[in-house]
Amino acid sequence: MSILKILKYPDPRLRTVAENVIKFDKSLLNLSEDMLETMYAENGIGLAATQIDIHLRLVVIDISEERDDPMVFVNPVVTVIDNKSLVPCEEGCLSIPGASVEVTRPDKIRLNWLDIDGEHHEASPEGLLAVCIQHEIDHLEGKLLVDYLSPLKRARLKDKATK
Ligand code: GNR
Ligand code: NI
Repeated sequence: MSILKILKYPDPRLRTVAENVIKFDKSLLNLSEDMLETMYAENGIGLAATQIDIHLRLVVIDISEERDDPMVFVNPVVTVIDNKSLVPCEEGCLSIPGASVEVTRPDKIRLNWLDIDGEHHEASPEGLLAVCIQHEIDHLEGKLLVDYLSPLKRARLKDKATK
């Protein structure tokens, strides 16, 4: 197991669009374990492969207080069930240290994904898990928290990040 280096905004590699995982082998398992170790080392609740410069649709999450509920999502897809149910949340990001951005996202979603063995799953996460999986899928699509800010606030944050 190893702790991987997390790309920091405004690194352009964070804008890469990830590709679907097609090989369910030992190296995928190793990668997901390294991502979990990295997420725990950085005290994050989630990590997308994009953040470690691997451009595959692979996400790890642990929203438990005890840090004992590791989850791995391969090729995750979110569909909005009720687009009138929107909830704001102050979000942080390991790729934008120190920033806190209020993002309003759908709270009633369906999530389809594959597990590490390539088996399909479906669930309807709500609350923090719904927020976190949408934040991670944004990463897979090259989208960042700063994209939710006004141009002025984004410019200030970029100045701070490149000072
Ligand atoms: O650790 C993290 N905390 C967090 C808080 C609110 C909403 C989303 C997140 S995800 C973030 C880790 C991270 O950057 N994942 O990409
Ligand atoms: Ni993030």
